[in-house]
Amino acid sequence: MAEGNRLRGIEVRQVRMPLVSPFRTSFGTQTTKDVILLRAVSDEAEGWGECVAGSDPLYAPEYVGAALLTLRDYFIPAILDQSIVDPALVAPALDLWKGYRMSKGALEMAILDARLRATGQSFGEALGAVHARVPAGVSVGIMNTVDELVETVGGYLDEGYQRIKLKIEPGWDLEPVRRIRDAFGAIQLQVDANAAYTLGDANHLRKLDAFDLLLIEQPLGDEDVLAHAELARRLETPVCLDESITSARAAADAISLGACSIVNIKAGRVGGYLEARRVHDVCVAHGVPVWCGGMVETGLGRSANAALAALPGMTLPGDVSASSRFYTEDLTEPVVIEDGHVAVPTGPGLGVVPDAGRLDAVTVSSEWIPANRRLAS
Ligand code: SMG
Ligand code: MG
Repeated sequence: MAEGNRLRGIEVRQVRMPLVSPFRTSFGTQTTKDVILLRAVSDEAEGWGECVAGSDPLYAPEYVGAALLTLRDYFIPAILDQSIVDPALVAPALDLWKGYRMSKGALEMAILDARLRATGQSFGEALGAVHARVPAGVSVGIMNTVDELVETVGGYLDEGYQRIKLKIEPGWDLEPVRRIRDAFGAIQLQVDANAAYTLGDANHLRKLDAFDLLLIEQPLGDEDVLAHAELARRLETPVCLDESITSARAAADAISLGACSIVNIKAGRVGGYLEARRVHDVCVAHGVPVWCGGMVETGLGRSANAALAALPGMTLPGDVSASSRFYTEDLTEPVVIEDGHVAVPTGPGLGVVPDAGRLDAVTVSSEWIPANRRLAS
């Protein structure tokens, strides 16, 4: 660490990005994406963090309004007061406050990016990526008709996506899956219920076994770990957990209990990219395949995810898609799909920066929080 390197301040910015088409899941329909961006400025560099909390507490309890307050009132002052420029010290400094992992993760991401830009190392190098590119996968929302779904999936396959994930819910499961299998044959196919079922649906969900799915993601409630273990015993389709896995420890517990045989890793959900790496390591130690999830990120988080998806244990294609999957215009140079893959950025830090004009065009609010004068002088 450079001698005397201090944090000068952190900018908190809320942006609202229009989506190319509505994204419907079992918990609601999204037409815009609200994002909190953090820009951490130290003496040596500046770094970007992206908070993946949703507009409402639907995917997780954490959401943009609460995350903004928590970042402003607790997390950012703590990081500035201690002038933390070492990413490994961010999580310990915030540990006394419960939850808000997405906010904590965004702050760690900004400090990590600043540090890596100063040292010239990329996210991929820092996390231990072993691939230069990763297979592209796409998550497909619930649609008004199955015909519309078939057409949409066909379009993604034409673009080169190697794996299709269908969002499901009661009333939108067997028929869409059957029609996609009939239309496209032996593609890599999986489903995600976002906690929309109960154990009482086990016999119904067992009918999905006929479709040779890679996995079923988070069929039951976030806290229903034992119920997932029971369901996993009744299904041939492998059970993968998303919402339930909030840390490396939670991953170890869920695996030991037999609640999942595959894990979706999202840095925001577990409190940052460093904990995401630990989740990966725990899963690899248990022989459990992992893949990189997505939270409709802008080019900033999308680039970091491409790096995370390139870790050695990421043996299944992730929700790693091109910017065009969600955005006509991204904040950064667009992430693109080429030959069915997304490239892992190689530049320092995230390897990308937001375009200033584009950023201003989608900004809802922004605030510069300076380090206190005593520390800055
Ligand atoms: O970024 O490709 C993406 C989205 C992938 O389906 C996706 N994410 O439960 O895995 C999930 C969902 C959570 C976000 S839904 C708004
Ligand atoms: Mg999911």
